[in-house]
Amino acid sequence: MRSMTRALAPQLASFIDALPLPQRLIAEEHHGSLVVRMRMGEHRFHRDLPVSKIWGYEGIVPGPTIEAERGHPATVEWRNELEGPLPLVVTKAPTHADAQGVPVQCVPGLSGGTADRNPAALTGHAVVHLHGGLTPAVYDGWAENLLAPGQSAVFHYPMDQRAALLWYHDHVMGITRFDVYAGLAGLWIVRDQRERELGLPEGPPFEVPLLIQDRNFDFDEQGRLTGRLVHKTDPEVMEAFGPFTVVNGKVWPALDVQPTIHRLRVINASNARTYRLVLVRNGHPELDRITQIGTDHGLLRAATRMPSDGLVLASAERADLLVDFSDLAPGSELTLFNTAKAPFDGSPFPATRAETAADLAGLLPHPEVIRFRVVPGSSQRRVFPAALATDYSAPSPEELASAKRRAIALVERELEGEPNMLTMRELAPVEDSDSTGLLTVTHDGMTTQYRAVAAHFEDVTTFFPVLGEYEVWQLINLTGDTHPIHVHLDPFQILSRRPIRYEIAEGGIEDLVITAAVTLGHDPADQLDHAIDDNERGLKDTVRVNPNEVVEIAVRFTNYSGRYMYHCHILEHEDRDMMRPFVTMPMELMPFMA
Ligand SMILES: [Cu+2]
Repeated sequence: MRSMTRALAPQLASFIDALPLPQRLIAEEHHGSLVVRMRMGEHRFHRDLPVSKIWGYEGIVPGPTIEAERGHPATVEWRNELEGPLPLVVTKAPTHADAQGVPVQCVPGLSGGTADRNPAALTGHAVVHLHGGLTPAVYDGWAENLLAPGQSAVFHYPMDQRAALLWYHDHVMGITRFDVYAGLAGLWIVRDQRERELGLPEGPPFEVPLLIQDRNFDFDEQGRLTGRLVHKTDPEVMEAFGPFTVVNGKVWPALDVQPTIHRLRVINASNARTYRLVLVRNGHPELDRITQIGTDHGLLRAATRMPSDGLVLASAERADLLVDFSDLAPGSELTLFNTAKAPFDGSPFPATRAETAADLAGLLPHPEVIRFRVVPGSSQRRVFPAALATDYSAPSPEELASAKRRAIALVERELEGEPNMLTMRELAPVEDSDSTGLLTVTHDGMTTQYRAVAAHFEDVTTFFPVLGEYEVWQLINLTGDTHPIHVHLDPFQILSRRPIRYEIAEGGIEDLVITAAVTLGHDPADQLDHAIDDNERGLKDTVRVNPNEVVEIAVRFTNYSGRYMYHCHILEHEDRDMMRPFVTMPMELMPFMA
């Protein structure tokens, strides 16, 4: 549809505001003992926008960046001083596209929707999760253990973990999408000796965090943007995709850089949008200017180049990047573009066309993210060691041979008159061949039969991993979208990503039961390569599972026993039941489990 690919004039000028650097809160300067208040605040997302009401940690967006040292425990007293009502308007537009055929999620305003009364009645219950933290269960932020306004709790973070970019955000059962959208998110950086040995930039100006989110705003009768945050969905798309890209709290900002290497700590903190980032100068992609040295849980073993299409980050994924500006003259401009359409399904898009990636049908009206401007300075070219992390390796075949295997199907169930239900169907192998309601997986002529034993968050717990033991979790995607699956507690490693074909029986998706046949193998119509990118061969806590794909991960929980969660990190999916509990167990207690 040609009309759908035309560009929309942006309502805000790009690359006007300077990229803000989040306030730093260094744990050592407070003897490891911090107080963070959740408060209503006012925030200006762009020079030409009125201030927006937000809920933020310390009343700011993003919250302060907490910096902690490996081996030095930190405590945070989380004080809920939020005041209601929820500072955003939640609406479902009556149609997917407006009268001109433009999808409503590509434009500001309510698009004919009315404010949903239930979110409007929220007064500020909260719970904090440190994403990527190796945290005892009682401090992990269980989604139902809420702090009401006026209540507080002291959480202990052992920081017995390698250097990495983590983030803390709200995790309230069923409304995480609203609380995070309102502003409740901040970065948490763990530092350690290994990174210092490598001489990596630490702190400003050469280490720059980029927390990327998409947002939408309301407008008044004159069509002027009011700054009021809008969370808008529509009858066809259950996720909210905002047309404005916000980095560290500013829409389409710009950053002055000196002609040297900068370390960018990038995180996708959007509710649902996936980014595929391409750095462009003078109309051409310059991906070779970037090397990736780290992922979700810190350093890779060796630096990697960007994937040829660009750096894909789904919600909650992180990348530690070195970008070399040393050869550039003052005045040079480089722009980061996003080429990922929404909802993301893994479809490729050539980096050479990044500047023209705008795609209304793909809910990507404005692909711009941030601009870098080179300013005068002494040019410095630094070389960093090729060998980065030395403290982890892939699990050995022996370790995996005896590993407990678990299978999980990602399933979307369409419902009449309400948003679709997304669930993680935990599967148990079954022997009897003549029963119905089975999901079968066929590989090289061998068929395994499973029955779904849990689907919803409140269904019975079926995963009891033993501390110290490897397990292999198989994530089978039976939906049309990419789901970033996040496991709390320890990081995991990706073992394989393989194409599948599948058939779901007529009426085969019931509340719990699923009747489907999955076959390992590539469908000729499937244009995805289902490869593991080099930058995914590190310690991950969130993995993309694309359509027509099965991903296997090796998980091993270590120090903490208790009740944790794993879930899709698309917040609208997590809130709509794509979340399940698991309980980590010390081996010696297993004989006593009833
Ligand atoms: Cu999902």
